[in-house]
Amino acid sequence: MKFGYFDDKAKEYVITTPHTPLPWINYLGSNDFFSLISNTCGGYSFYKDAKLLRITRYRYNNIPADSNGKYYYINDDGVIWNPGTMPSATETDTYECRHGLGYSRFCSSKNNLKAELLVFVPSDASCEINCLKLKNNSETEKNISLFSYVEFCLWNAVDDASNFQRNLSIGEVEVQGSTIYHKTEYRERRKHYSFFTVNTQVDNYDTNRDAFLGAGNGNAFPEAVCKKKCSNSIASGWYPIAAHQIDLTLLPGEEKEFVFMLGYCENPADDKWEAPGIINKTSAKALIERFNTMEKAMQAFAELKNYWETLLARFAVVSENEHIDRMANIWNQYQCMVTFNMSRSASYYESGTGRGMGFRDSCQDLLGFVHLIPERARERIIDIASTQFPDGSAYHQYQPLTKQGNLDVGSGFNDDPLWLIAAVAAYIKETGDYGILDVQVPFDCKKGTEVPLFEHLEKSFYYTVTHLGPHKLPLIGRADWNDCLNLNCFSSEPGESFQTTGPSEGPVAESVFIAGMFVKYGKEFEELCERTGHTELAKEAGKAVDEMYQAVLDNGWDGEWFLRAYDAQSEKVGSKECEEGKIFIEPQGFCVMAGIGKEEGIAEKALDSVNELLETKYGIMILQPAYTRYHLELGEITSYPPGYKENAGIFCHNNPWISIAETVLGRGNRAFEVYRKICPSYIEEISDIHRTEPYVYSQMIAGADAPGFGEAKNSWLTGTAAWTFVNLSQALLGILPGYDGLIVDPCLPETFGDFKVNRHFRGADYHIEIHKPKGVQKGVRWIEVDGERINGNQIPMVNGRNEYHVIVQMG
Ligand code: BGC
Ligand code: IFM
Repeated sequence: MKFGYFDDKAKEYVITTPHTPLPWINYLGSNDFFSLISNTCGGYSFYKDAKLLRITRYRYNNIPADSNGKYYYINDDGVIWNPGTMPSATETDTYECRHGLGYSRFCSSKNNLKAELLVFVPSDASCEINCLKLKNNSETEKNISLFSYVEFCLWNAVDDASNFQRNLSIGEVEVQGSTIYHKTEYRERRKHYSFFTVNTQVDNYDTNRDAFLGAGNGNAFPEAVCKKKCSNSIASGWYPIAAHQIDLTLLPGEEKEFVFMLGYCENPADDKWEAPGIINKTSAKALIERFNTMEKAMQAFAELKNYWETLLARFAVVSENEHIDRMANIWNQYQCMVTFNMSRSASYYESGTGRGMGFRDSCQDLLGFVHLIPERARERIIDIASTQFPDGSAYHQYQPLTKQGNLDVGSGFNDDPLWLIAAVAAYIKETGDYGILDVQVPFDCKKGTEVPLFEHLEKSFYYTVTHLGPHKLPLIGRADWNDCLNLNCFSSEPGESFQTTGPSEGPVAESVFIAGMFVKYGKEFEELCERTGHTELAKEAGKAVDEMYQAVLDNGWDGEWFLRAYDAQSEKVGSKECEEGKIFIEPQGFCVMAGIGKEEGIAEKALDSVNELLETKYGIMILQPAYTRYHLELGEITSYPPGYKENAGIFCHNNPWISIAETVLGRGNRAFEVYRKICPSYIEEISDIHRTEPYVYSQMIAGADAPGFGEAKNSWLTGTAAWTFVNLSQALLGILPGYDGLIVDPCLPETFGDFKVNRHFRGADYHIEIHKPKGVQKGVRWIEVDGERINGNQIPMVNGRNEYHVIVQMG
């Protein structure tokens, strides 16, 4: 069952009912100012950092679940309703929500009054614009009162939700004309403030929440809205809000439009104190001036659309498969931008106060983003590497505003360092910018510790080399990619063991997954060494990689599949000898992606085992059989009920690893099958079962052991986006950046026919036409570039040429 449809032409998902199984959200903003908005107008805004600079308030665990946002109320002759239906939940006569790229549109009507709301964050300004149009489609005049409503957050979202003894006395506002300034903290730092304004004179306003809602009332039917009268309240402490009241008359057929704006401003550091408590409005006024008419707002909207058109055009496929085209050209790339910006910080499942930017997460997110805005990827790499320690280990997370490593979480996840190599290699392949390796980057953000980025990679590489266990496999530390596999936490108290604050490296627990990673990214490091003239280092690295390869064959192979790990007692994890958790997905994906076992003929076996033992109709589960009881020696993974999350859920993130691994073996039919099963567009039809947004990936789909088999959770912020884009664009459609040019090497099902790809790469546009006879899965017979046959399948770059016409014959 569906709750909407894809409008590919408009690049929108159209939601046709407010009663979606869960809130279906969108992200607005692509640089510093961000908003989350649901299909019923719930959500919130922040500047750069959802924890430290939260502009509007949101309540997770709320009842109803999604009932705080930026709302507009209409009182039309006593009937009170909202364009997105919430928070009054008044049923409208018509309803439509269109989530587009960086904007959402709502169109609804009630009693012949039509409301159209367009919400977006301009591509280059720190504000959110809300264009609201009201049209009287009835035969009689309407006298309406329109109210806006936002609830301010007192900036630090953690304090805001906890430190009430202070909060209830610090809120301050200031009103000038139609602009309501939120200036809490201004007294203290005079640094930042926000405001909510509208481009018309208002009849009344409120800034004190209780005055607007009525004491003891929720926000569904505010007292001021019911009485059609705000009281011009000025908040002093308690709960500052901004609400405007606009009374208007609409003749039959008449339409009126308003531009509301929520803005964020920072004062210059040398700002002079005008008068105690009075805001310096210079920057706000400039911002308001930029967008205070419908024409200006629509111009900014056109620019936003153009911004996205240009970005997405960097990779565009035309095939006979609408799911592929839609996902590759629109939604998958869009989700890559969102995960790049948000890491795992702010969604409807991540509170914005917890994780900040993940070291491993952001490195992986970058793999799906680097082709879009390489300059931002470069900056991100430097930020991430700056949180590394001199021994190569790294803070697991850092805060986006301060860019400082998060001390509460600390370090000790032994896969982290290697992801940096993955990110840097991808960046250089995309851009050819070896110069990044010379950038001076500090350790632990400390001045005076700077070394060239290249040395950070060296530290990453040797961190693994110097942390091997008894089987010559990498020590796992607190965990590897699988945060919940806590093999060294046996010494914690029961119930505490899932807190990942255990020893940074346990006695001996080892990870076959990190071994696979080391072979894959160790080879990348070796190649980078060679290409940058570090010949000796390259040799040494090559040797370490070979040894690891051998260690995996010797100690990491279980007979039918790769082992997952050895625990702290050197007992096998993910082996046929285990009672539960016999096989895990991660090492099968990564070892085969690294090419381990291909020559030895065991790689196929590993992937066949995945197919046989982990596959379900909704995707591939992370492990089987699920753990039915808690194991102190395995940690958090066994704290989840069977079928959920890391305990045998369909963890989407590593499904593309299997698909890519299948392409390494040339099995396009199977690679595509794995791709298809969790592809949002393919499973839109079962939105009632899947429940999360049908246009993006979720972190997890409940596995076969769970009562809710097939139900997804934790949408949007998942490495699935980046890995799937890598899979789709590079492994399946086979257009991959190499150090010396674009490489063409598709691997697709036999039934898949010809297709075309436009790819922007290093300043040039590549128009690639691929002829793929049915029956073929992989293999390029010849390539013609601008009429000339080339050797091999890497397109040589010609200085000064900015357009390439490429014909590829598979077979
Ligand atoms: C997992 C969660 C877990 C957490 C522990 C996450 O990456 O997905 O299930 O609670 O790590 O830190
Ligand atoms: O690898 C992690 C990631 O860092 C956060 N989400 C869950 C994954 C698996 O545990």
